This record gives sequence, C-alpha cells and structure tokens, in this order.
Amino acid sequence: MRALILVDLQNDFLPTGALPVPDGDAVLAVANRAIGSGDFACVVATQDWHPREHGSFAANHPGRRVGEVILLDGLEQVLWPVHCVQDTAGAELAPGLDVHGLERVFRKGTDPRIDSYSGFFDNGHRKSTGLGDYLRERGVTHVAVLGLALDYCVKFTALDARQLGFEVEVIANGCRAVNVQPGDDERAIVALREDGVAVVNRYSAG
Ligand code: VGL
Ligand code: ZN
Repeated sequence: MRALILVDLQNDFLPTGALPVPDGDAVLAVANRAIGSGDFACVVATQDWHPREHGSFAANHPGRRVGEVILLDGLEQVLWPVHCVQDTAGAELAPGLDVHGLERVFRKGTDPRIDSYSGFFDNGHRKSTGLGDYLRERGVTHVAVLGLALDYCVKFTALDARQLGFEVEVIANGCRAVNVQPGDDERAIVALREDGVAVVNRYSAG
C-alpha cells in the first residue's frame, strides 16, 4: 500500500508568501498529477501551523535576525520570518492544490517551544503528530514525499519515515528548497540517499 505525503503546500511558502521558497509554486502541478495518478491509495498533507508566539520566529526574540541560530529549549533553532500562523491566509493550503483527494491533514509546529520540520515528530522527537500510526493503520508500507521545502520539512519528513520503517521515495521535481545556505538542496539529496531514500523525478508534465 502506497501513500503520498504532501508537505507544507501552504501560501506562506509560495513565492508571494512570508517565507518564500523560490519557484515553490511550480510544485503544485506535480502534486496534482501525483494525486490524480491513481498510484496512491492514501493521500495526506502536512500543514505548518504555528501560534503567533512561536519560538522559531525571529520577531519573538528581540535583537535577533532571520537566519540566526539560537538555542530554543535546548535545541539549535534557525530563526525564520513569521509564517504559517494558525488561522491566517498564509497558513492555508495553496489554492491551486487539488484537495479533493486529501484524506487527512496533519498539523505540526503548534508547540511554541519547539519547531517541527518533520510531519511525524517535532525536532526533538518528543511528540508524534499521529501520522506514523495513521499510515500503519491504513496498511501503508511505501511513502512518496513531495512539497516544500526540500531542505527542511521534506527532508526531515522523509528521514523520519525511513526511521519508522517505511520504504521512502522523494519526488524531487515536486520539491523546491529554501537554500538558506547555497547548496543546501544538494546536501539534502545526499543525506536522503545515504539514508536509503530513493530520490526520483516523476509526474512531470507531458
Ligand atoms: C519549513 C522552515 C520553517 C518548511 C517550515 O516547510 O520546510 N521551513 N518552517
Ligand atoms: Zn515553520
């Protein structure tokens, strides 16, 4: 049984959003083709869903700037612009996404003291979102992952899926990276492959 995990296809990660992923809107067509392909018995999405006081926002740390790294509750944390605040337009799934096929949406990043790049666990692996149990209960053995951003939430979602024992494929042409440091996209792909994730190109146009 194969599942498709759509990672953080939200307005704030599109080029006009608060934490724009360059060319991020290009992945929506790939997502829609994957959803419509019939290859996946189960399609789920993750949604970055932060309270306004979230500790990953530079604005909540006076004197700190976006891109700086701080210690947040004992974990290294990159500081981001305010993004994906609960119940704001920026946090909504991209309007171009075909949400009909979506079985469930798993929200993450709700605890102000810890960030959550992965759709399965927070960055300290302290709490689960329920996604792993959900997939297991559905009989899923193989997951394909695509979305935003390749070097953060896609990467950690795919690595956690491997750790939970799923066969994992990242659909690279359905992802874009933020590349805070140049080359983060290439390094993410290396890390994924080293962990046994298949990085493939599928569901492109034509
Ligand atoms: C993400 C940074 C902060 C992502 C989410 O979706 O990759 N990146 N929050
Ligand atoms: Zn976030």
